[in-house]
Amino acid sequence: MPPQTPYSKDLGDREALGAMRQTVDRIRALTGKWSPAEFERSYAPGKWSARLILTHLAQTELAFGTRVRMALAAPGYVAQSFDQDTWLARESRTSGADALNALVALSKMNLVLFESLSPADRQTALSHPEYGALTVDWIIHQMAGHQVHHLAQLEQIGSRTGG
Ligand code: NI
Repeated sequence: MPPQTPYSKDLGDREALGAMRQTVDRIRALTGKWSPAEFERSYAPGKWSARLILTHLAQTELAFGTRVRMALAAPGYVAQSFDQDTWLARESRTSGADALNALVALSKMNLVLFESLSPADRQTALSHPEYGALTVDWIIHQMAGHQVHHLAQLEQIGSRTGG
């Protein structure tokens, strides 16, 4: 039974690492040739643009990838909460193309790390102020489902104008 995260519904019964590879490949294929104006499109009024979604996804690879590395290196690691909107506001000028490149590179680096982990590594414990006792495997499943969640928004943006 895979760990239940806030994004389990998005991930479904897919294997987490395979899903991550496919999701990022799909995001790259979908958005790789978008113009700056196309990156400014949103999926609904008042919601993040494609550019901001990609910046958020790259930031998530950084933040959650760091959690995994810290958990593996520091026994008893306690993750800190952070406000995603505060993070995004600090990097609101990143272009869609730069955000996409960062996402692709960071997710690739994370995937290679995650693929190297043994089952025991995946069960490494950490804790989080809101979620309580977690494992590295939980974070990996959270990241995979979170990517799928935001891919759906990018698909919505792309489908409006034929993508
Ligand atoms: Ni998100």
